[in-house]
Amino acid sequence: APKDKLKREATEFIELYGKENKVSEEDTMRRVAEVLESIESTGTYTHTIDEIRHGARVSWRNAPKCINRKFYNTLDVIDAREATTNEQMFEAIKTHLKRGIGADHIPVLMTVFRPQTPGMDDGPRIWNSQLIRYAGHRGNGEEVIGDPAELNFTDTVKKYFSWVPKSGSPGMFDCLPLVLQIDPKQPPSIFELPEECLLEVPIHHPNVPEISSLGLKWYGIPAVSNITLDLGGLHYTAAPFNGWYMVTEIATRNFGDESRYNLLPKIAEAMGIDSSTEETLWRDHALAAVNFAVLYSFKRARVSIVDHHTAAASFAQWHAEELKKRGYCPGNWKWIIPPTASSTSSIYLGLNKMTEYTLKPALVGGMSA
Ligand code: NRG
Repeated sequence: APKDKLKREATEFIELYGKENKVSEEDTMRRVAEVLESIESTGTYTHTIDEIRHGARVSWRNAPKCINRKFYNTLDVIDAREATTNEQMFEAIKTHLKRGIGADHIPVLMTVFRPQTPGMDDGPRIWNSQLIRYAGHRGNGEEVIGDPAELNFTDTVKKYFSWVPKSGSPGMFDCLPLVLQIDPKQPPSIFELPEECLLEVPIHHPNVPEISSLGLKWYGIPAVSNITLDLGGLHYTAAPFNGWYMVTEIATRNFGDESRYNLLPKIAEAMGIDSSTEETLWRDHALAAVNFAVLYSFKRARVSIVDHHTAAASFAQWHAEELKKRGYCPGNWKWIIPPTASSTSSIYLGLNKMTEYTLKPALVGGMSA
């Protein structure tokens, strides 16, 4: 029965919280009793903010696909559970993004909206995959202007909300509007992010001016908004969170993938490399150059970013510490291994037996890349 499942998962989480925060056994027992009583009489229960913060941190610690988990204990939570309108959701999201901008280092933040009530309603939803993302417009034939990964979402906002990009015509980097829905029984609303919430970095290469001339840019804060925080049996269906980028996410995958911006041929051309034959290794040269350009540009703009070599080395170290401290560390090798210069890191061979399994609290769903 769903109620029993909720009671079981709630108890497990409260006990975990107690153990990891050195709560006395007596206090933990009292809290478990209180939670069970609430579930019995109301069908749900309410987390304290400390419980949510700890749960969110552990869900990150448990996220098998993330290479940057060593910072899991720095995650901070913004409590937005009182939001009851789409407008209030938008306000909370703006506050979240603004806190990410202008600090010395991008803070790791999660904004938590009201959870789904088990068996009663489906919970609030952010329709966007990330809070900031660029539109994909259909051009002539197969051609896409912008990010092909956002074609369907862009179609949706155009069709249902008559959305048009700010400039009036389709561009490569049109920031998508937010589609927010606090109550699944009420319609969603569309919101345009104001400039002060949008931090963007123009991409320059310090010694290949032709790459700088391509007019590339990317946003600074990767804020994933289509993942549910599964915590103590409650499902926080709207819980957008951000850390900072690893350079390959932008340069190798978003810019380089054929199914994304597919920019390697253009970059090779800008570098004067012959791309008519694979034997010039133009793809490799272009990848190295565009990764360097993105890293250089973010550094110059003082926007946090990590290179894949540093990230892989610190993951290797953290992973070893986790095995010692915790005894286990779930991981998905295919996701953890950087897509560029993969075999240059010790984790390439060293962690090839790492396996993925789900530990709760968990971050579930979302992300395809
Ligand atoms: N690859 C995606 C973003 C996925 C999440 N990455 C992070 N998350 N770095 C992209 O936009 O390229 N984060 O919370 O820092």
